[in-house]
Amino acid sequence: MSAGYFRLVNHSSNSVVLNTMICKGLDVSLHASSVSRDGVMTMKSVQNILIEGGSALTFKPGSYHAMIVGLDEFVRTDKVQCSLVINDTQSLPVVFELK
Ligand SMILES: [Cu+2]
Repeated sequence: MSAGYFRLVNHSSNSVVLNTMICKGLDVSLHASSVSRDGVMTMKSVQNILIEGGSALTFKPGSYHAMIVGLDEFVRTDKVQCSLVINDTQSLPVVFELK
């Protein structure tokens, strides 16, 4: 299992909804991590994340991340092509570098 991080900037003045992420041949879900009051890190699956116009959403450790299962087959490549599904209809390509 691997985690993917990126930053998504909404340059328009309209809010957009990030529905999900798709990567060919991989099982991907969008997750949000949080730390409970007793210091335990938990995460849950999230969908349909709202990004207000002119704002950004940062996927980073301890926060939003893409949970990616099945990357073992990709060890010989250094990049993974995915797409973000936005507003139910739009597809935005993203490329992850494997580290
Ligand atoms: Cu996760």
